[in-house]
Amino acid sequence: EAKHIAIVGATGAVGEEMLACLDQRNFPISELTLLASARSAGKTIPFQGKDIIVKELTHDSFEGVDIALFAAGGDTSLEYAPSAAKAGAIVIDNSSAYRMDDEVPLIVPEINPEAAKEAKKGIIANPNCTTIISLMALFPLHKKYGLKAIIASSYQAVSGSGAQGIAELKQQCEALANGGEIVSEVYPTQIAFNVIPQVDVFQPDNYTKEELKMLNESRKILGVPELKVTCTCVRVPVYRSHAVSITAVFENKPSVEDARAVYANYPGVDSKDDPSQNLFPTPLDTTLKDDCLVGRIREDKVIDNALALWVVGDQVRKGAALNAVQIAEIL
Ligand code: A2P
Ligand code: 11C
Repeated sequence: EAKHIAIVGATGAVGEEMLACLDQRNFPISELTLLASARSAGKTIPFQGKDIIVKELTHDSFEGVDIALFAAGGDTSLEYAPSAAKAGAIVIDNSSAYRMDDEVPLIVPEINPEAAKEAKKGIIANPNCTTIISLMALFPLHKKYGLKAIIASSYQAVSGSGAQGIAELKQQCEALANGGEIVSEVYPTQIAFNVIPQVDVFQPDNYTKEELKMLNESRKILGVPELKVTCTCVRVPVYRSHAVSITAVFENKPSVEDARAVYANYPGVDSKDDPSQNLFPTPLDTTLKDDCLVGRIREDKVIDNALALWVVGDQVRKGAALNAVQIAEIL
């Protein structure tokens, strides 16, 4: 049965990708409501041959809406998601606002789709993009070999910061090429031709919020409360697709061949891993693609029962918009 879908943040990087995913997957839509801030009200966005007018988000925006996809930041979700749920919509929220709420399921459809039944508040949370991409590589191995710990470093694209992150990298590259002045507003320092070991804000234990999302969200999604995770999240001057270098510690150790075989049979993730041919995935390989790619699979030389691997995924797509649309498909 076709649904009335609303997108909150339809003019943003993730909102725009949600529209593309709904279209490409032929999601059955009876009506589409596009919402953003007052700045965007009246703009039109083309969808399936029609120009749809963007409306200003208000508490009364959700009458008759079946599913509301939120991609306008945590503050907007905290303020408006309850109004959407009250109006009878199921909210799928891409922000971090509700992820650790016990009454809100946190879902990666390839991992824990059954959790959708537990949406007591009418809200389902979409996990953080780095968490989704990492778990797409780790869950198929976890099912067979029992994941105990993750040690990771991420290489995160600027589109993780939304349209403004992309604009800042572009401005800086152009300014540096043409002798102009660089502007740093989104990032704490220059991102062009640099890497920045800070994603999201610092916490009292000297980790960033992004790094702790990897810990807390992974535990909740996998249902492994004792999982250990330590992580350094790094912003890199890449437009799109996050990469994560992971040492994964297991109860029972898979061989490199075991791991490659597991990926050959799992939806949403594949391996691209042949050192003899210099084959490994890079962010450009997954840009605008649905599947995550895993490469550089090898035995860890420091920790027993551990594999080192490298996973890449389009974080605007599988890390955000596609994952949210897949949750809508479960509903
Ligand atoms: P707008 O384009 O009108 O500012 P991104 O993550 O790419 O920066 O996009 C953020 C999205 O969230 C945009 O669609 C933006 O709309 C929307 N947004 C931001 N703040 C609000 C708000 N207070 N109310 C409604 N939409 C908002
Ligand atoms: C980034 N992962 O790349 C962030 C963006 O918790 O959903 C998404 C933040 C979140 O900056």
